[in-house]
Parts: sequence; structure tokens; C-alpha cells
Amino acid sequence: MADRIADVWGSRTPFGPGGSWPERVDEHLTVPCEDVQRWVPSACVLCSNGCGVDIAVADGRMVGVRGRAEDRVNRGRLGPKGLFGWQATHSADRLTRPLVRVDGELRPTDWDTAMDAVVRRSQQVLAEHGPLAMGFYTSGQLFAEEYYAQAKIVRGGIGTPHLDGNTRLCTATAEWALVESFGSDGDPGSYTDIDECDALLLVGHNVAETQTVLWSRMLDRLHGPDRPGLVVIDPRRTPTAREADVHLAVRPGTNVAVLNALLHELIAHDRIDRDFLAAHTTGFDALAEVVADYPPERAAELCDVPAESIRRAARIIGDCERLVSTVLQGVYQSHQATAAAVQVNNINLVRGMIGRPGASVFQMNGQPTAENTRETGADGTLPAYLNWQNDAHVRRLAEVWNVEVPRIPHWGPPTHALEIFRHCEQGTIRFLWITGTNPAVSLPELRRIRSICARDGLFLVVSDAFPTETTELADVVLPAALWGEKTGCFTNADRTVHLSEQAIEPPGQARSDFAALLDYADRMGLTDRDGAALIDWGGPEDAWREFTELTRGRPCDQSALDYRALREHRGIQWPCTDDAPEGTTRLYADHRFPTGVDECEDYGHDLLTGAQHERDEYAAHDPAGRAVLKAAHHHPPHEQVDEDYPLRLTTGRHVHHWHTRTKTARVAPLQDAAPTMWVELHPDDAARLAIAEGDRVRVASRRGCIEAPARLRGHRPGVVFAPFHYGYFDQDGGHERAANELTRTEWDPVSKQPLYKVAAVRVSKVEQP
Ligand SMILES: Nc1nc2c(c(=O)[nH]1)N[C@H]1C(S)=C(S)[C@@H](COP(=O)(O)OP(=O)(O)OC[C@H]3O[C@@H](n4cnc5c(=O)[nH]c(N)nc54)[C@H](O)[C@@H]3O)O[C@H]1N2
Ligand SMILES: Nc1nc2c(c(=O)[nH]1)N[C@H]1C(S)=C(S)[C@@H](COP(=O)(O)OP(=O)(O)OC[C@H]3O[C@@H](n4cnc5c(=O)[nH]c(N)nc54)[C@H](O)[C@@H]3O)O[C@H]1N2
Ligand code: SF4
Ligand SMILES: [Mo]
Repeated sequence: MADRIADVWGSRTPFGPGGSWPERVDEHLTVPCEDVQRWVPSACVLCSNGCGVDIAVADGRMVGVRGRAEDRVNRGRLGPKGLFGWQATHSADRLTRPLVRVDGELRPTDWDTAMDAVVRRSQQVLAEHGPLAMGFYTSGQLFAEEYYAQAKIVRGGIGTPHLDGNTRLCTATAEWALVESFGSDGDPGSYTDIDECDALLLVGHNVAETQTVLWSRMLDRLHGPDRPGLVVIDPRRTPTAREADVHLAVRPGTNVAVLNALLHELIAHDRIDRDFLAAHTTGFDALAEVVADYPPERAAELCDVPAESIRRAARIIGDCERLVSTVLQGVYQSHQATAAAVQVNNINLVRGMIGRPGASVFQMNGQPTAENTRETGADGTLPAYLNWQNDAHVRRLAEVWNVEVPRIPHWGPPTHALEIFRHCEQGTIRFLWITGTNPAVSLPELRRIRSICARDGLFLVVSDAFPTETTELADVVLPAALWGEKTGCFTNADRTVHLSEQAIEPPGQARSDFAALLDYADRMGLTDRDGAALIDWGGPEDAWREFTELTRGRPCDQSALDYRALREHRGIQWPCTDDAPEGTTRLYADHRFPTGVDECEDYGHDLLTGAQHERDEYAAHDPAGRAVLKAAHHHPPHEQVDEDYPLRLTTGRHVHHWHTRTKTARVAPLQDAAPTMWVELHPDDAARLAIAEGDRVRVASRRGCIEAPARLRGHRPGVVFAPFHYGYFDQDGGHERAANELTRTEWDPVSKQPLYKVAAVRVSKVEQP
């Protein structure tokens, strides 16, 4: 087989518009094929693409993977992480026993002792301080059943609003951009739209490195007959940008300006669908008025890109007949995140490019199961996209859970992640259970996060499969089963649901998060309003059944999506109902949006201030099924570059690593491909600072500093890039490596997503002895 570490996307299988993407089966086995005893169906959990995969098993161990040829998502392909990442499962340092801190040290113990400590402290905190002293911070990498259990335990049992997912760092802006424009979360498009489109607009989305199989699909179109036009907006010349017809290398933090200029051009040249706008949207006049202030020359100045390039991009978008737009972290984690993401929705809406083949917008997901955190109410929402301000919605949830309405906190929005950590810092939260995320590397301003997690008054429980920078700070560590060691469902970025089957047993005493949560609910004695056990499920399938029934009639209706259906047709797109048992290719095909006052997931926000709208004001202008065009002016990022901190730091990903590397650092071919931290500088900036390729540099912000070798490959002068993958678990001592030492505790006013892409820094050469 070709070296799929170096050859990231594999060989081309070009195809033309409307064709079907050819199959190509990618496989990696560590034993001869005839030694494989079973192939267990699943989907890959190393990004939001959710590629269908079979896990090879021999003698109770995973011995390989093979892409599923018939899967609608990947047609057999896998990228480097998918092919090799699973090998971390068998690494020797898996957590196999619970740990409890005794005399300052984490010591191995049995499950009973550990759970007993967790439950005793929970009950003590509840008795002394009430539910508001309890916090839960979860993942975008567990299964739907696990999140739903968590949402029910926390919102319906404990009764605290302090539950959020790391999806807050990841796709909170996707969620809120969809809610603000369309009334509900849920990505409207289908990956088959890529097969049909004649133009692609990728905004802050380095898909070539971050969803490698999706990029293979795009590349096969770009290298096939009738190539679609490609516009990429990204300050860096990424592998994605290198394929573009127009690359707008904007100044970080100026997305709203460039998007407003594109809208300006579409309107000025009458490249808009007036019939669609009149019948299916509201807010066009206000939008037209705002974007009138953004002729290309003005945006060119704000964003520092040629006006002519903006015009060329607008012509590609304006002249096409089928436009697919995608948005990811270059928008969600940048300045004015939701305001900018909504402008991409607006581009598709003004062109009437939604709900039909080849015409769609993807507010992309990042983590494999982020969509499920959102649907199940384990992030800052209620399950099934129910609206916390809508009494009828909350009543319905209380009925399904059989709890009194006031038990479910709904006097304000559920608490967002950075607010949860703030409460821990102030001492109002005294018990925090972290599942499936590593905040001591992934949250902004790490010095602060470390000090919060280590606080005396905070009892910290961490469920993970590996020792991490966060487990190191815990009072109790629970060893978790990983993907392949448990059964459950998850949903990718085009609403494709896969059932991932258990292939092998977890090591030692490791247990699924589902089992740990049910054990907790039981030991806590959580009950419904009749005094019966709040949770009486035998296994994940029962949780799935209850959750999917709760979605009935909601935009994310999955009421006909049971395990049996998912075993018969692996990979089904929701909505999946009795009327559409095979699923639904794209949302809004009838151009009716779930914006009605009784239906919508939220009454929306002011894009600039984040002020929450109330039911009455929303009802007064009820969009009643129309999409809402919301406009926004550009504002500069709050942390300005100045003499002390003259450069703009942006952070992000590298193709071979997954987040804080708990998996990819344990897989030799992936780790060897990118073994240590680096920072990227523009050659002009480097020359001014007398820095040569490979020199060790110090990058300092107002929060902290890091040191790493420089790579002179930047594209925009003034911009520094650092991957955020490198923490400390595989390094001796010191805290001068992780990019998040530098980032700032600041979030988007609407989505509350942290701004990881716009810190001000200075760079200097470290003189080495
Ligand atoms: N290999 C790999 N793949 C992954 C992951 C991983 O860790 N490794 N993680 C997964 C997850 S959870 C996520 S969320 C996704 C993220 O996937 P992406 O969003 O594609 O990845 P990032 O590198 O975070 O950021 C994308 C781009 O945003 C650009 N950018 C920075 N600032 C701005 C700006 O102001 N405006 C614009 N327009 N662009 C800007 C950066 O230069 C960068 O190239 O990837 C998923 N896939
Ligand atoms: N500077 C900067 N910071 C960023 C970003 C950025 O672009 N720049 N991106 C942000 C984004 S988009 C994301 S998604 C986050 C990711 O940040 P994290 O979520 O902190 O990153 P991971 O390394 O994926 O951490 C997941 C943890 O869960 C464990 N785990 C895996 N599977 C399971 C399981 O089934 N059960 C349990 N209990 N544990 C499990 C893993 O071992 C790992 O320790 O980082 C965010 N932080
Ligand atoms: S594209 Fe994502 S889901 Fe597909 S194999 Fe790669 S990491 Fe896994
Ligand atoms: Mo993410």
C-alpha cells in the first residue's frame, strides 16, 4: 500500500457534476488478512466526517480497519488518522483502574471505592450548597446515548444548568449561526451536494488537513470534468487554499468585512434571487443597507486583500448555479464569529442556494460527535432542540422525564463552558466532572485553567482513557472505554447517523461513560416525580429509544431511526420518520424553515452584543417559516496589535494530529510525522527579527509565553501560526509549549465560543548557548 502518512488523500478518482463518487477502499491491517476473525461495523471518530469503517478483530484485539465501500460518507476511503489512529487503543499506558487522590497523590483503587468518593462528595455539595454548586463539562467525542444520559442526570436529576460540552470550543458557532438564520440547529446540506455543485466557497476551513476524506471528494471534483470554481478565505496558504481559483488571504479577524463585501457585490450586480428572497426570507432590506457600506475597496483595506480578488470571488459565487459554502474554525474561533458565520448563510440565501441538489451551506462540525452533544442537550441547550424559553417545550421535556417542570433549570440559558470554569474559579461550583476532554491543553489561558483545576475547594472528577494534563489535576480519575470498546450512535456533519458496534472488551476495569453515568445515577438515588428511578435503562439502546422518541416532530426528528434500521442501512441521514424511513437527503427542500415562534429552538440574539431576544419581541415579528437574514457591521478585534505585541497569532491544526494528541502521539507513524511543536512565521517578519529557519523563538502574549523552533512558511506578513496539539504529558517539566498559554479568555457574544484565532503576540529569537 502507498505511504498514506505522506500521501494524505490517496489516488484521485475524478468525476463530473452529478456523477456518483467512485468507490475506493482504504485498509490498514497489522496482521495478514486471513488472520482477521471478525469485521465489526462502525464509523471513524477522528473528525466530524464520520467515515464508515469496519474494525478488524483477532484474538480480542483490534488489528486493523477498512473503509466501507457502500457508505454514503466516504465510499470506502479513510485518511491517515482513520487508518492509523485506532492503534492508540492498545497502548500500554491506557488507564485500567480508577485513581483516587490520597495525601496529594493519585493512587489506584477499585471502581466501588472511586464511585463512592464521587457520590459522597456530590451528596455533600448538594446538601451544603445546592445544585448550583455542581458542574459537568463533557465532550464532542462520546456517543449520543452517553450525552443523553448526562443531560437527563444533570438537567432532570441534579437540576443544575451547569452542563456544557467542549463542543462550545468547537461548533457552538455552527449551532448558533444555524439557529439565528434558520430557527434551528441542524446542517441543511448533504455531502452529495459536493458531487453536484459548480462552485465551492470555503471560509476559515482547512478541509484538506481537517476532513481529509471530504477534501478527497472535493479534489475529485476539482480534478474532474467541469471543475467547480473554488474560493478559499483563509489568512494562510493552506493545502486547501493552494487549490483555489481565488484565495482571499484576509487579515485574521476581518471575516465580516470580506463577507459583507461579497454580499455587496452580489446585490450590486443583481446576482440575487428576488423571488426566493420575497417568498422565503425576511430582513433583506436591512441587510442590503448594511452591506452597501462595504464596496470591495473598503473591504480590501480592512482585510488587506486586493479589491480585484474580492470581485473575482464574487463573480464565481454570483455566476454559479449550484453553490456549496462551508464554514469552520477560521470563522467560529475568530472575531465576530456568529455574525460572520451568519453572513455565509446570507450569501447562500440571497442566491436562493439552499434545499436543492448542489446548493447548500455547511456550518461544519469538527468533533465526530459534536452534533450529538447539541441534539441531546449535553451542551448549552435542551435535548431535541427544545427552546428553554418556551414553556410548552420545557413541559414536554418534563413529561418525558417524568419530573416536575421546575426541576429542569430554565430560568436562564444553560451555562457555557468558560462560565462554568469561572464559577469554579470563584468557588461557586465545588464539584466538577469532566468527561472526554482535556481542558488543561485545549481551553484558552492555560495558566489560569491549571490553577482553577488545582483549587482546594474544587472536587475534580475526570473520565479519560489515558493519563492527561487534566487527569493529573483530578481528585478522582475514572478509566474510560474507548471507541470500539462500547456501542452507540453518532452523527456526522451532514446528519448521517452511524451505529458504532462494540468490537472488543475494554482493558482492565475501564468502563464506558454510559455505564459510569448510570452507576452514578443509581448510587445518587436520582428519582422521577413518582419516586421511581430516574433512569431505568438496561443499555444504550434504551437511551437511544427514549431520545429518538423525544425528537418526534422536532426538526431533528429521528423517531424511526432505531438500532435495527441502523444495522440494516449503515449511515442514515436524519430526519428519519415513519414518512421518511430511509432518511432525508437535505433539509428545507420545501423552503420552509423552523422559525415559527412555537417551533424555533431559540428567539435569537443581537449579533453584536449577544443580547437575548424574548418571546414577545420575537412573536411581534414572527418569521413564521421564513429564513431570517441578519446583518452585521465589521468591528475590529478587541485585542489590538500594538508596539508591544505587534503580531497576530492564529492557532489551529496539523493533518497528522488529533487535538491534544492523547491518541495520535501514541501511534508511531502519526507521531513521527509531526513529533514536536513549531511556530510558523512569515519570512519578512523573520528577517526583521533576524530569525532563520529552525531557530528557537519565544512567542509571548499578555497571558504567557511559549518556545519552539520557527518555520518560515507563513503567507501573510504579521501573522504567526501555532498548532495547539502539543501539551505536556510527553514532555518533562515546564509549561512553555502549548499554544493556549498565549490565548485569551474571550468569547463570541452570541455563541460563547472562545476566540482562539486572534491573539496579539511578540516574537523574539532565543539565543542558545
Ligand atoms: N488533523 C486533524 N483534523 C481535525 C482535527 C484535528 O485536531 N486534527 N480536529 C477536528 C475538529 S474538532 C475541528 S473543530 C476541525 C477544525 O477544522 P478547521 O477549522 O479546518 O481547522 P483550523 O486549523 O482550526 O482552522 C482553519 C483555518 O482557519 C484559518 N483562520 C484563522 N483565522 C482566521 C480568520 O480570521 N478568518 C478566516 N477566514 N480564517 C482564519 C486558519 O489559518 C486555518 O487554516 O478539524 C477537525 N479535524
Ligand atoms: N488554541 C486552540 N485551542 C483549541 C482549538 C484551536 O483551534 N486552537 N480548537 C478547539 C476545538 S475546536 C476543540 S474540539 C478542542 C478539543 O479539545 P479536547 O477535547 O480537550 O481535545 P482531545 O485531545 O480530543 O481531548 C479528548 C479527551 O477525551 C479522551 N477520550 C477519547 N474518547 C473518550 C471516551 O470515549 N470517553 C472518555 N471519557 N474520554 C475519551 C481523550 O483521551 C482525550 O484526553 O480544542 C479546542 N482548543
Ligand atoms: S476524514 Fe475524519 S472521519 Fe474520515 S477517516 Fe479521516 S479522521 Fe476519520
Ligand atoms: Mo473542534
